[in-house]
Amino acid sequence: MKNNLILALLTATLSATAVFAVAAISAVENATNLSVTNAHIRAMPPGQSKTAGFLAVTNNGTKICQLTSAKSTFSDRLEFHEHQHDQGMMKMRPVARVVVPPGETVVFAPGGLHLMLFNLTEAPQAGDITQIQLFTDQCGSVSFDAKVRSLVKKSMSMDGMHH
Ligand SMILES: [Cu+2]
Repeated sequence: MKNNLILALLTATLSATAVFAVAAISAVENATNLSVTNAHIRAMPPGQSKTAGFLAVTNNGTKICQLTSAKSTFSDRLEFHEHQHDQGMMKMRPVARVVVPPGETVVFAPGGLHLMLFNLTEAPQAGDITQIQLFTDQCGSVSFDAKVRSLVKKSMSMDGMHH
């Protein structure tokens, strides 16, 4: 009788361990589907409440991943934006979802797709680091550090409203 009880307890413990192990593996798989490189944020002069972020995101999985939202320690409101030519003017427009096909890399770069960080409490200074998290529809989320860099070029200095 006593042996049976011990056996039952042992079995229960083993099953619980197995469930935890499976959960841990699927979490790791989700986290590694997407990898992010070259993440950086544009440094801004004091008084600016928004800035832009750039990165390259690669889908290492086999499913289509759609980036649906983002979070940052610098900002409580992030949007995906893209630039568009409109009657000779470059305009930005928000993009609800960014599709990252399996095996491909989507690049967020100046003049194209970018992250917009709104409601900054302090202007980001070169050397600062913010943690960003990207959320997807079916590929989990990915967290990474983005370093603040000064992206000002002399030829671009009259173009300060664009990013
Ligand atoms: Cu923008």
